[in-house]
Amino acid sequence: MKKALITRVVSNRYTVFIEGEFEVATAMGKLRLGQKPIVGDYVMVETLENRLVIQEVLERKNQLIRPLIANIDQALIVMSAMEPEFSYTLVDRLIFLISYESIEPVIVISKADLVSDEALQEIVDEYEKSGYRVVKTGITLPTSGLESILKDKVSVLSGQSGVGKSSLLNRIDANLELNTQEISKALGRGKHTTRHNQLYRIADGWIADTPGFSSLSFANLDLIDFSQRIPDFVPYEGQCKYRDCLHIHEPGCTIKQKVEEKAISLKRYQHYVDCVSLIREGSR
Ligand SMILES: Nc1nc2c(ncn2[C@@H]2O[C@H](COP(=O)(O)OP(=O)(O)OP(=O)(O)O)[C@@H](O)[C@H]2O)c(=O)[nH]1
Ligand SMILES: [Mg+2]
Ligand SMILES: [Zn+2]
Repeated sequence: MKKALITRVVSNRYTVFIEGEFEVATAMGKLRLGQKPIVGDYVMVETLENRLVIQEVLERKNQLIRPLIANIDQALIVMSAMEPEFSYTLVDRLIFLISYESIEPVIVISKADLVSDEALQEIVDEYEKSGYRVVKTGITLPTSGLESILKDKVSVLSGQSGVGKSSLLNRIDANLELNTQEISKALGRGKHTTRHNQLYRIADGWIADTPGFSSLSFANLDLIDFSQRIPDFVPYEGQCKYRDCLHIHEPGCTIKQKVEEKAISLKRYQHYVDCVSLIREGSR
């Protein structure tokens, strides 16, 4: 048996990267009933009657649900500065969901060419001040900054439809020729051009292009874990009076104090509070 990496899944057809080549494999029925292989999985394959067959899914280091992908080093949260308009709410929700899975978020501001330097800097500051890695991209900007981030890593693109995820990959490697589409003027959002997750080998790393999502789910999250994995709160871990403090109404809460002192972004804290409500509603 040989080890392979799954780069694309279309029903029971798995594209795998094995010994430097892309091949198509199928999964054994017993495997599909148990842990169904997904993009990013390392699997053991063997050739049976001239067909490449996946026999085993190796243990996952981590897994994201939206987009569905395994074994990721970092998630690039792509949000356009314009068209669609930059949404702090959406970016923060993605940060929270990605951090919950213990995956590092990188904020990628796309279509930087569409806004003024001042407007762009305001967004950059909001996240850099809180310690996040931020990259600006756009048709007029070089891609070198992003390429150094991708090197030797498995990355996933995450963001709504039309923000320019596929366009970004095409700019890094023109040979990819990924489909991209105009955003709908009437709806002000994308049309879901990318239809499935796929890993591509570019800039000495692996990166997954993914379909833009239309909703995010906060169902089935553990509230305590959620509250403890917000990157902005992590530096103050264990400093609240109560060990299981959710930083909402509890007395002696260091997080609320830091928000008042402006050491933690009020915006992000409010988005956190909204998400706590969503998790509570979901668990009812
Ligand atoms: N002005 C400007 N437009 C861009 C830029 N990047 C992408 N676009 C445009 O944005 C639209 C959507 O780009 P896509 O790359 O298809 O977006 P996507 O995020 O892959 O969308 P889905 O596949 O639907 O999730 C296209 O019309 C692109 O030409 C950019 O840097 N600047
Ligand atoms: Mg796309
Ligand atoms: Zn607290």
